[in-house]
Amino acid sequence: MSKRGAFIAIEGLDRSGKSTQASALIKRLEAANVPCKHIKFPDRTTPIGKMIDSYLQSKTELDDHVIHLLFSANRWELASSIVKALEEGTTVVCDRYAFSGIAFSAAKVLPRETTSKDGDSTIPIPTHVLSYEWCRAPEISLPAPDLTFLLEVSPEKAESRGGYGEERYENKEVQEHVRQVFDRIGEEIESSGVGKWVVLDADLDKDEVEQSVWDEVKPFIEHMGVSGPVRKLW
Ligand code: Z5A
Ligand code: MG
Repeated sequence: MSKRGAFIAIEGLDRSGKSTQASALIKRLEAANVPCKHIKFPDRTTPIGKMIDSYLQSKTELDDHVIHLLFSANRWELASSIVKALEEGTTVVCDRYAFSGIAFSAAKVLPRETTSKDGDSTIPIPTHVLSYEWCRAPEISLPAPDLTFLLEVSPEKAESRGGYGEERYENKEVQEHVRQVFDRIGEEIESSGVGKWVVLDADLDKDEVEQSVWDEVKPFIEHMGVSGPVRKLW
């Protein structure tokens, strides 16, 4: 069987530099003569993507279950074309993927937190709107990335970068919940053996992060086993 392309996902919190690093990685791959394709989720150009875009900009309101399924459907729209590209030997670099889908939806909490009394202090108990398992279900059987980068950025660095706070989810509280769900997903991916999960410090300079990404990708593309069939999530 001829060598297939590698499926590489770049994940992370808001303003961690995913789009910057996805573009930089594509340039490195092109320079190394590796056939490659750059995709991004949400893909705001499709009819479903336009509904997502309108929701993210708070122009429309949607039930939390509905928007979660739309994000997932947006990935299923492209799933067969991802597999086709990989089988044809093209490496696919994906800016956000199913893991963002699970993390952002499972992180949602009800606007008013329930509280419990502990002596004199009141402890907030966040009530999650959608369970982790429910959020994960529509992502099952999507093509699995061979390699996923989780770019970790501190709240201070994220805030100092352009455009923070303009869309839904772009606030510290949501991002902290999202960070926790990403950690859970990383543990699950690692223990399932379905792909490699690499956490990188995205507070560093762009060039340093780019080099860390390339240090992982280069040997992976040269030596690792991306010749087997494309795997499925979980
Ligand atoms: N979402 C969801 O709920 N469910 C799903 O299934 C999916 C997504 C797929 C929009 O996503 C929202 O959708 C998102 C998750 C949710 N909500 N939040 N949060 P999006 O991908 O369209 O979001 P975006 O607008 O592209 O923002 P982003 O992805 O969070 O940003 P980024 O790609 O990580 O960062 P960047 O655009 O590369 O960089 C931002 C700025 O920082 C820019 O000025 C860079 O030049 C600068 N930058 C980047 N790296 C560095 C370093 N290392 N140092 C200094 N400055 C840097
Ligand atoms: Mg981006």
